[in-house]
Amino acid sequence: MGVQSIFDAVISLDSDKVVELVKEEIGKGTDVSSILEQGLIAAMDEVGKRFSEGQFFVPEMLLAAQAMKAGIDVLRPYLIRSDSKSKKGTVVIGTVKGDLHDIGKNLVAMMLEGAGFEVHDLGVDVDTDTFVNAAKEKNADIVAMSALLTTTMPTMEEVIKAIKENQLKCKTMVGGAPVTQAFASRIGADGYSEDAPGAVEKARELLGL
Ligand code: B1M
Repeated sequence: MGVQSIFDAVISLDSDKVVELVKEEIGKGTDVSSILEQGLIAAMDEVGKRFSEGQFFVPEMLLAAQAMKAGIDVLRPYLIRSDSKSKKGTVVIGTVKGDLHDIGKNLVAMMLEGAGFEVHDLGVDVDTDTFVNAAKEKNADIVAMSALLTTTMPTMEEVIKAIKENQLKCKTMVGGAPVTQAFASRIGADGYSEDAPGAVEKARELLGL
């Protein structure tokens, strides 16, 4: 019962059930972060595990992602409930080139928005020039990059290099399941976080807020 049933509904690839159960838990006053972390995110980890073990294939991963997104849509108003009226800073965010995973990036964007940042989401499969041009156009304080594939992580280093070559003043932040603090430090990123709430903390810290 409770958040465990949300976990089970994601694994069963049942979007309608996920929506129904998330609404039910909210109605019961269950903590939104436990619905998100123990219900939805934990289920996606299990989906990944089943994919690695050959029990799930790409279509199942896609359906699970749809179920997760449906659940997040219900949670969205609670996740972006702004705790600040004043603008905190401008963030340009995207999933790097070659990578189509966007659930974690969307969560980070949503939580930054909720914390008062102006967020420009460039979407997925974002190349280096697009990050650099958006950072210039939007006068970004932070360029935030997400990667879920080990093969797409090197693009983060390219973007950071291009930002330095263009002498942009913005800070850079990286994250995503395969990204670590050690990797972030090695490629010269200013910030790293392993989850979305941590990304908000890191963004505040980078801008001295
Ligand atoms: Co993909 N996939 N996938 N997939 N997929 C993984 C990532 C994988 C680990 C699964 C596995 O093998 N166990 C594996 C990568 C292996 C590797 O690189 N070593 C994998 C693979 C192999 C692939 C394909 C290559 C499969 C294929 O086609 N044969 C393919 C690649 C497509 C491409 O991108 N070019 C592929 C495709 C897909 C789908 C499209 C079907 C779907 C994505 C749908 C979508 O996003 N719209 C999908 C899914 C759903 C997954 C898993 C199961 C779940 C990812 C997810 O959404 N997690 C995933 C397994 C896993 O990660 N355990 C897997 C929930 C989400 C909230 O977590 O994004 O990690 P996450 O975000 C976290 C933190 O990482 C952090 O905050 C969030 C939590 O608060 N975070 C940041 C994220 N970005 C941040 C940025 C920050 C800070 C924190 O600062 C800027």
